[in-house]
Amino acid sequence: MGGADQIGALAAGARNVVEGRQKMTPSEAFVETMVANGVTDVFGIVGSAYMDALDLFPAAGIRFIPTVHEQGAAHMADGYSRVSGRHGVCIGQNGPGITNFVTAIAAAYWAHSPVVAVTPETGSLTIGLGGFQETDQLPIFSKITKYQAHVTQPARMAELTARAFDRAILEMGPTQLNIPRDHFYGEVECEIPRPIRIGRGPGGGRDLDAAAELLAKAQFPVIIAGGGVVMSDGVEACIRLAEQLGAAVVNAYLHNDSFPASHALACGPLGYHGSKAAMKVIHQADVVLALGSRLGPFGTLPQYGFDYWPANAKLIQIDADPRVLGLVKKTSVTVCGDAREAAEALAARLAQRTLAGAASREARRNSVQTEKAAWAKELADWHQEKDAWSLEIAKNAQEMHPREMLRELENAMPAQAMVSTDIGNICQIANSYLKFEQPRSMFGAMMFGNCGYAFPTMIGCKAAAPGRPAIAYVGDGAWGMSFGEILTCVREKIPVTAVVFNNRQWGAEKKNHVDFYANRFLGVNLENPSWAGVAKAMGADGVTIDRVSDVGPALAAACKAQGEGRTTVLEMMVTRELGDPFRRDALKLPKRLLAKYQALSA
Ligand SMILES: Cc1ncc(C[n+]2csc(CCOP(=O)(O)OP(=O)(O)O)c2C)c(N)n1
Ligand SMILES: [Mg+2]
Repeated sequence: MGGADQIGALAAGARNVVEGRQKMTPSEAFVETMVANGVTDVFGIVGSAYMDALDLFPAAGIRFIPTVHEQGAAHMADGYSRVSGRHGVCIGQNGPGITNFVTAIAAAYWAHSPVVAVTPETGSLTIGLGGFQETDQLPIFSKITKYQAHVTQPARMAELTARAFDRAILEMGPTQLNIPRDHFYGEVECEIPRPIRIGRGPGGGRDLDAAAELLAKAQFPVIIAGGGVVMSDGVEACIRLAEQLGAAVVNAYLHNDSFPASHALACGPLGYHGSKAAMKVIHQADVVLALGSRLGPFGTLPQYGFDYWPANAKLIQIDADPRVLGLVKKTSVTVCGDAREAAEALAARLAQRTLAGAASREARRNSVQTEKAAWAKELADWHQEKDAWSLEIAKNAQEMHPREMLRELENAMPAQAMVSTDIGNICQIANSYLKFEQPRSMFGAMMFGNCGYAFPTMIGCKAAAPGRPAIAYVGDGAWGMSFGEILTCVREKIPVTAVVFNNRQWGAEKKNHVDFYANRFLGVNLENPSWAGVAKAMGADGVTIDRVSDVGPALAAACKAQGEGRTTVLEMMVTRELGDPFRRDALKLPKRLLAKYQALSA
C-alpha cells in the first residue's frame, strides 16, 4: 500500500487524537492539536515555512484549500467560521504570505469570527538578521487579534496551538499562532491538550433582576437582536422572550439573520438603508433591550434623514464581551452574558410577573404590522433613486435600476441561502432587500468595511455548508479586487454565485463627489472588461444581464448550477444612479484658503 491509498487509510483513523504523553515531532503536535479542535479545513497558500506540517494534513483528515491570495484565504476562514460556529483556519508563508492576511484578519476581528491565523515566521536562529521574508509578525496583528501565541520552544507547540484555538472561541475573535519555521522540526514529548469549551452563563443574577424589572415595567419594549444572538444560537430564545413581552424586534445593522423576517414581531434591520419600519418602531420604545450587541456607533446613525434612536428610552445592554458594555450608548442596566442564556434567564424571571405593557400588546403588534406594510409599499413603489444627479444620469439609460434588480434578487432568493455583501453603494442599498428566516445566513463586510470582502468570504461559507446556496453581492470595483478567487472555486470545486453590480464606477465614493465636491469626479469611473467573459475564461459560467425580468431566473439557474459544481458570475448591468450615501457625518463641504484653490471651495 502506498501513495493515495496509504493516506486514505491513515485519514480513516485521523479523527482519533493521540492519547497521553508521548514522543512526537512539533509538526505532529501542531497537526494533532488541530485535529483535537475538530479542524477539517485549512485555507492558505503553500510555503516552505510549514511544509513539514502540511505534509501531514491529508493523513490527519485535514483538507488544505489552496487560494489565489492569502487575503482570500483569511476571508474564507472568516466565512467558514461565521457559518459553522467552528474555527476558521488560515496559514501562509512567513513574511509576505502573512502580511497578505492583514486586511482579512482585521475584518474577522470586527466580525467577531473565531479565526486562527497560523503565521510561520523566519527561523529562530536568524531572527533579526534581515534574511529572506522576514518581518516582525507579532506587532502587525497586535490590534486585530484577541490573543497572540508565539511558539518560543518546539516543546510548547501543542500547548500554544491549543491556547490559540481555545481563545479564539472564548473571546470570539481571531487569534494568531506565530511559529518560527525551525520549530516545526525535532522531537518533543507532550500531551495533546483537550479543547476548553465553557458556557458563558447568562450574566450576573442582580443584573438580570434589574433587567427583568425594567422589562416588566416597560410600556413599549423593543428588542435589538444583535450578532450575539446568532453566535450563541439564541434565535429561539429571543423569539420566546419577544413573544412573552409582546416586544417588537429589530435586527442590529448587518445582522438581518438574527430574527426570522416572517415573524409577526420582526421589523427588519437598523442602520444604513435599513428598514424604516424598524426605525419608526424603535423610536417609540421606552425600554430597549440590546441583546448580544455592542451597539456599534456606525449602526445607529440617523438614516433617511431620521434620527430614530429613542434618546429617552431606558437601555438594557447584554453582551458576552464586557468591554463593549456601555461603550457607545449610555445604559440603564448592563449584563455581561451569553445572549441565549440571558434571554432564557429573563424569560424565566418574567414568567411570574405582571407586565405593564400587557394592555397595549395588541396595539403595539398592530403598529408593527402597519409600519411594516407601509415600508413594504414604499419599497415596492421605489424603482429608482430620485435625487437630481441620479435622475439625470439614468434618464435615457438602457441599464436596470439597481433597486429593481435588488428586488428581483430578493424575490428569487432560494430557501436557506447564504448571502454575503460587500462595501459599496448598491451592496448597501441591498440591506433593504435582504430577509432571512434562519441564522448564519447574512455575511456583511462588518465594521472594518473593506471592499473585496464578500466573495472570498462566501467561498469559505460554502466550504463549511456545501448544501446551502451561496451568493455573494459585490460591486464592480470591489469585484476587481477579489475576482481572482474564481480560480479557487473552479480548482477546488467550491461552487458559488457572484452577483456583480456593474455600474462602471466606484459608486459609493462617487456619491461623495456628487454630494460634497460639485461632481468633480476623480478616480471613480471604471472601465471594465466583460466580467461574464472573464468568468468564462477562468472556467466558471458568466452571464450578462440587462433586463429586470431575467434577474430572478438567472439567480435561480446559477444556484441550481451550484448543485452541479458550477460557479457563476451574474454580471448585472445597472445604471450609474446612486442611493443615499453611506454616511453624512464623515465629510464636510470643502473650504480652501489658498488663492490657487479657491475654485475648489464649496
Ligand atoms: C479596501 C477598500 N478600499 C477602498 C474603500 C473605500 N470605498 C468604499 S465604497 C467604495 C466604492 C465601491 O465601489 P463598487 O464596489 O463598484 O460598488 P458601488 O459603490 O459602485 O456599488 C470604495 C472605493 C474600501 N471601503 N475598502
Ligand atoms: Mg460600482
